[in-house]
Amino acid sequence: KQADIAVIGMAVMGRNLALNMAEKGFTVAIYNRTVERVDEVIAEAGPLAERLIPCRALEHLRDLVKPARPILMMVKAGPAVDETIETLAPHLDAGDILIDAGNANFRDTVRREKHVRSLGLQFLGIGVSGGEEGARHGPSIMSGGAREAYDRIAPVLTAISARFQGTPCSAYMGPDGAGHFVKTIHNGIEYADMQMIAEIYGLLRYGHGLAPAAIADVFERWSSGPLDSYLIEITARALRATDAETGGPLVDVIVDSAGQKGTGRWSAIEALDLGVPASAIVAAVDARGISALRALRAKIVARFGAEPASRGTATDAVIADYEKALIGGKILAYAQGFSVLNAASAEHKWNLPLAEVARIWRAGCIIRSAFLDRIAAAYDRTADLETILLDPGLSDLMADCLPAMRKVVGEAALEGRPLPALSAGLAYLHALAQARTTADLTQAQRDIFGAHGFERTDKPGSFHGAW
Ligand code: NBP
Repeated sequence: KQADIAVIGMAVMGRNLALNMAEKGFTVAIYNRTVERVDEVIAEAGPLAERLIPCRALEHLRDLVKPARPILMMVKAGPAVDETIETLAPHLDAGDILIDAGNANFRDTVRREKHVRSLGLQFLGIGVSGGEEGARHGPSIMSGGAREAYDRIAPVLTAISARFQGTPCSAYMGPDGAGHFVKTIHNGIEYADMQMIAEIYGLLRYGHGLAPAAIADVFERWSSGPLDSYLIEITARALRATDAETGGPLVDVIVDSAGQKGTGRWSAIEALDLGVPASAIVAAVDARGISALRALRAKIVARFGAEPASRGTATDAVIADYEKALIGGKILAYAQGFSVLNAASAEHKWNLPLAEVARIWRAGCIIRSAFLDRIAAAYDRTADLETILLDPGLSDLMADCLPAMRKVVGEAALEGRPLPALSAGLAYLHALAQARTTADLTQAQRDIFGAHGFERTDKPGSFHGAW
């Protein structure tokens, strides 16, 4: 018996993907550098074990998998992927397909794709979102690489992916690094979405003095409106949880310093490199950075940390404003994320299917939400939409939320409360909405100190001022 596919890397993600494949009827050869893990997985697989074939040395995979062999690597991102490729490649045949399903930087994927192709093999870089639960029961899958290699394994990916109202959340994004790039921007948007939710939590908690459980009620109510999403759902769950030791809210015993693995930062870097504003995403990355500066924060608090006055009761009207501010912020974060995708698509000639991107994010991934349906519809209406802010449906929703967003951000600034992502999003919209910017002055300054010249509004050419 030969396997339909191999999975290398039996840590959390790889083992759950392999079990997911087995459950969908595929036979899977499994390998892990520390081979005991392979036997562990088989011992714990129950009835699915009969579709798992243990592989205890990489050079055996060739005999264990049906050609052309799809071999999916789910090992730690970085050098582990290169090492696995180098060890495995000499034992494979032309046309076999190496798949990196980890969180690779798309630039590594571009490099690896070229290298693996030069060895006569095929390479796919696929972004898999949804964590452990997604890997086991249905992730969102963003694939990049040669189309014919993708077509060969598409049935497996489609079968194991999440479903949104029956539609699989797995699709071909484009050549080489396209899949991993889309996954990176997914994570960038995830950072902004999470940060904005946390900012509104901060207002309710520290502005109005609401208890976490009461705030959980608010988020739960929002779950049945336009904000309905996995992140809002887990926010309510997080705020409802109590600590077994103290009996108090669990959030209160968690150290307020956020971790990050780099994909949010990559999104910000790529946006800056492309010259596309992604200020809400950048602000979210910075907010995590500032949270980690605990010792410095303690010193700044001593000098500038006056306790802002209470905001009083969180009335229904106030809570309605917060909901709208969050919806507005969400639209702006997505507008920025999709603008980065749009620019990268042109830059790398990927021809990213943006409606499809929105569709495969509707289930299986961390930012999954019904809201993405609106973005898919926007790109379906206008494939070359410059920004979702120009879509009639989304711009109406944004306009409806704007007064509340201005009020919430403005009041918070006056009180000295930080809303970095929400205010960055709002400033982005305000900046885009200027008929005439103040860059005329910037150009004048540049001409004075650097003789960079400027264009005139009334005639063509390059000019200098008589400074
Ligand atoms: P880890 O990222 O913790 O990686 C552990 C796996 O990599 C083990 O199987 C380990 O083998 C193997 N490995 C290492 Br470390 N160095 C190796 C090497 N030089 N050669 C071969 N194998 C090596 O596992 P994970 O959390 O399952 O994540 C896998 C990938 O999926 C990562 O790229 C991650 O960023 C991505 N991802 C993770 C999540 C998540 O929620 N965890 C979500 C989405 C994507 P060993 O057992 O011998 O040490």
